[in-house]
Amino acid sequence: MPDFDVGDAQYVPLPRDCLRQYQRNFVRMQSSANETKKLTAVSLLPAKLREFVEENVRICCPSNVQVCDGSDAENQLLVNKLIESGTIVSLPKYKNCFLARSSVKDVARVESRTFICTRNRRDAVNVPRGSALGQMGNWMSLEQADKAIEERFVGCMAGRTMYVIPFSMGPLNSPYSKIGVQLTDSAYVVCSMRIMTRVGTEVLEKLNSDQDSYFVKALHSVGRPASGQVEHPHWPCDPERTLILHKPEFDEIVSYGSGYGGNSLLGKKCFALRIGSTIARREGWLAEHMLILGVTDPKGRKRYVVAAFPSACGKTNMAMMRPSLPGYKVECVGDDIVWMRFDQHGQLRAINPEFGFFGVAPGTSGSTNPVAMETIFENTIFTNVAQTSDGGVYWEGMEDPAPGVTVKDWLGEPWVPGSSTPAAHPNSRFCTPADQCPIIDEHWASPEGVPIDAILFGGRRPQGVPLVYEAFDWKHGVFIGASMKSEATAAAEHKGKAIMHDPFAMRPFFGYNFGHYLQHWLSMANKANVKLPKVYHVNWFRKDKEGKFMWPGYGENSRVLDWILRRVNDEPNTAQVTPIGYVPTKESFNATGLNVDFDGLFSVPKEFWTEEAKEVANFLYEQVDQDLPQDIQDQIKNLIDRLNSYQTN
Ligand code: TSX
Ligand code: MN
Repeated sequence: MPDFDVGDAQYVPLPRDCLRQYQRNFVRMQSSANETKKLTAVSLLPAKLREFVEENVRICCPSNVQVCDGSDAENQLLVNKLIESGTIVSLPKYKNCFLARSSVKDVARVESRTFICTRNRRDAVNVPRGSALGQMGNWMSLEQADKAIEERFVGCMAGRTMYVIPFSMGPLNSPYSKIGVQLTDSAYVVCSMRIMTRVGTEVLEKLNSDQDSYFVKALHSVGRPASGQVEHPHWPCDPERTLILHKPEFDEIVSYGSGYGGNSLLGKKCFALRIGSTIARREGWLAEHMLILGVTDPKGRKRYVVAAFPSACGKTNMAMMRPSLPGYKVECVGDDIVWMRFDQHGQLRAINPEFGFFGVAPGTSGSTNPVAMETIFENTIFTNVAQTSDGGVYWEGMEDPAPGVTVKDWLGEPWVPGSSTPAAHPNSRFCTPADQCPIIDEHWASPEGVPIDAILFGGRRPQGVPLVYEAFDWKHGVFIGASMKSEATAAAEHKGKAIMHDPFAMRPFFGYNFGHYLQHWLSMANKANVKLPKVYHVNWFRKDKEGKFMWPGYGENSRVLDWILRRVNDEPNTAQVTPIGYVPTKESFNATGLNVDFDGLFSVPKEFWTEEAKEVANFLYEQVDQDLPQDIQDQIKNLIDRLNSYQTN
């Protein structure tokens, strides 16, 4: 019995003349490309890349192959094609902005159809105790994966162009960067990948000059329903058979059936996090779901921190924060993914492997994130937001449209304020170049990365969890990351407002067994002469007895950064010990001008934490079982011991 049902095993017959027709086209395409001696001629590609393209052309049977050079001219042609096919519309209110409306069945990542494929299940996912269901990823055997791929990809690109996208995750001149090549039959994906990653001939040149011309192989098709019926011709997809597969052993990604960002922009979650985390483990570094920001204090001392938050915590808002504290400056390096490692001096250094922001639109406004609002109205592809009659966009939380301006919702239907349905899809997005951010850090694309002095974990915790606390040491910090939980909104595939485990904010993004991942994090402390960063947990979302937020958040979070910098700078008398870690002393936390309940914000209720410790212990022992590192088991025991001897007044 297979472990997972991979969908209807309906075989799509190979279009009869597909292969022969392709072979004719291919010869023609190659000879014309040869004539112009373009680097983008398939025949002139580095051998391994050419092999990858040709093998998949034979399988997918596109009617054309186009190697992307990343140029403006190429992008313009693709934009024209997308407008003609009705996939995107122009937004004349802004410069070079477009709106795509997806199929209603293709609006989000699909975790239940996302798999890590390995020989042994235990390499790919945590193996829970007894009959408990694994909560951190799905496994599929390599045999099952190959069968599922064959069932879906044979002939799937017939009548379409296969685009070959050479891209770099990270600056091209950085030793931390990695190259990928994505094959796709979606021009929307090409245009989006060009915003989110570094695409173009420079990547091919680097592949050409490299000894091993190593690259991650990413194959993507929006698919073609077995019925042959395409519901939305402007947004073809195959939601019934959507599948996102990762083969860490081969550094391969295969994605079928969805054009939506998280499933189709394969450099992001699939490469930079899932495959990335497995490469990072092999090579001794970390690929994490974190923002990176630089913070300068009034004395001009600059530090960089990274922060991992589950969804709906405002990670992008934090990455672009405008500090309220006088004299402070925050600059943005990245809002979603970090690749980091200790350099030869033992300093942790980080790069943002991305080139753009793929942010949730609803909730983004002049009050929640003015910096994002200054970033996204040029050279941006919006997906599933509402459209205004003056050629602009609209979403929930955005300032109301001007009088006389009407709105069409994300489905293209007329919409008025106060409607029972939202104007924009809750998961609607902007896809925008990072270098347009007015507070982008001067070192955001430095090949050597930026030095990291603190790691923040966080969550949406209405009860019990202080605004900020600091780990006692590295092992305790790893335990705090493993214990992360957050109040889920009704977003994604989960309903209600349950508080869900989301260790390291990586629950949907682990590329291998979470127990081994914990061991990998712990192993950072065994490296010779490394300066381990301090680790923190933050919670902007604690509520009082009336259910009101106790902390104003947003720019006021600079006060939390201020305290963290004091700690990083080893300022004396800045912390007091609690069973869960260090919390600020009243003198060391700058709450000047704020009317907040300091004691309430920082209290560590014994009963709550005794219950929390038990619940977290159950989760970790049940989910990770045999692979739970001894150090983490010790951390659980130590926490419970500290709570037992905790005297409250
Ligand atoms: O992004 C948020 N941040 C981080 C900002 C740098 N949000 C939005 C979360 C949804 C994506 C927040 N929401 C934050 C926050 O710090 N805090 C809150 C909760 C909150 C909401 C409104 C108020 C206060 C707190 N309003 C008033 O106090 C008036
Ligand atoms: Mn993310």
